Amino acid sequence: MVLQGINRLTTCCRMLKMAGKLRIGNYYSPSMLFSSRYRQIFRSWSSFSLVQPKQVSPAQPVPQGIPLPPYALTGVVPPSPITIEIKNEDQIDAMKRSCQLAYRILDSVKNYIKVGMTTEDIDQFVHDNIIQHGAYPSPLNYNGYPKSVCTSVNNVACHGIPDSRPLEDGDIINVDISVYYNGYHGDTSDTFLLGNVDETGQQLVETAKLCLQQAIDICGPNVPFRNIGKTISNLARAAGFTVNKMFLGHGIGSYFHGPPHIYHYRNWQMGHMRPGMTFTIEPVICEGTPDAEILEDGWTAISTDNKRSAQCEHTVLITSQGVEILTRP
Ligand SMILES: [Co+2]
Repeated sequence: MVLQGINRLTTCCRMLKMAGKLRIGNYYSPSMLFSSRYRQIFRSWSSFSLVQPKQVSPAQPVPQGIPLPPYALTGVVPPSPITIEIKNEDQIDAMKRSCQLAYRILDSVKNYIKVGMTTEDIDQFVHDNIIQHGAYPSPLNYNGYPKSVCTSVNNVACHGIPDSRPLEDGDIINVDISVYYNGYHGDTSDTFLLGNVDETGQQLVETAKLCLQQAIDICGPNVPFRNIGKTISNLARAAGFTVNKMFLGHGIGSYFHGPPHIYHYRNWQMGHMRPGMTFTIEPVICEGTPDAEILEDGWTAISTDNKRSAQCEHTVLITSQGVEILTRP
């Protein structure tokens, strides 16, 4: 997932914090939102639990012999290609293998995830599974990210860091799996429902899945990239939801994130899809405002109105015939 304008945004947040004014528009700063009084009131009128970051334990070790991506030891991500890569058959084969592994890990999470376990339990499970396959969890130390998976619950829009919070009945949780395998990254995510999720939550998750599926359905050679955003925003709006503008899909290959940017909202992006391109589509569909802000950990994005969002993601390949989803069976 590519974060649009992260430097400008974090700088802006920092400046506001320094000025003691991290209160944007009509919204409240994260510290106010997480006060116990606020959460008490919130709980009384909402059918889901407001998530605030909890304790994060140290990252899992990676055993010797696992091939590492270039940033694994330093946290420094090397530049990605400048132009959109057209992959040859060998590269496509390698992409298929890494994406199939990402799919299998996500599928096993689906059966593993339960009310009462912590998101850190999910991190441990995902990490161990990926390592067992001789692969590396792509998020680990990517620009310093502290864990092997992203787990975004309820009002966390994206990039939630696994921590000590136990999952609750009625939570919705996005689990975003990325693996580095045979020199290539594969990236996929899904939002799971835990126990009794209210009707709006169920509709939100269904809409996110539908948005992803229909966006993929319109892909193919010579299709303008901007059609993806148009398709998703039309569907989301018809269902009464909005589309987050902060997080974009991305090209993917031997690099985790590269061109093209995939906008999930209406846009005037130039360019067309060509056979041999691989990229992700990963819309974040929101119950309320599409706005999110990044917490002090530098990663966790929460909705500014405390409402939920749901996200689903596939890595796709454009072929001469149409489009192939690489992260499914
Ligand atoms: Co992604």
